Amino acid sequence: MATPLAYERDDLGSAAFIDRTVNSVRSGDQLSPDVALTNDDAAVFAWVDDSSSGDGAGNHDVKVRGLSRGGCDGFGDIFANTNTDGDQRSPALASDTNGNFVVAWEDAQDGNGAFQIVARGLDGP
Ligand SMILES: [Ca+2]
Ligand SMILES: [Ca+2]
Repeated sequence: MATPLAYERDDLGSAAFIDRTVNSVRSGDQLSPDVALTNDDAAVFAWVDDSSSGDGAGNHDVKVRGLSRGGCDGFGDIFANTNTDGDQRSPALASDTNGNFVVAWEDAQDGNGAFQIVARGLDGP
């Protein structure tokens, strides 16, 4: 992946990247973002996404994407939840000093209307 970030100066004169769309698939809703930074300036994003028709329209999943320092490399949108049944929502991210990260979310994959908390650990971008 090569998706360079467009850098400009912020109000304090520091380099900062301008608004960009994090999600690659734009159909459907992308909601409730969270972001975590690693000590090597990589960023991992998580959000609620209903662009997949795999489990029906309006049935949300959690996706994550990683961008390395400068935003030129990383990994593309992937499902955080391996079971897409039911709703997954409210993602939260944390990362460690080695660039690994954990994403946790509310998950109602069993279809009984009661949410559980599910988490997944991944290597950073
Ligand atoms: Ca959209
Ligand atoms: Ca789902």
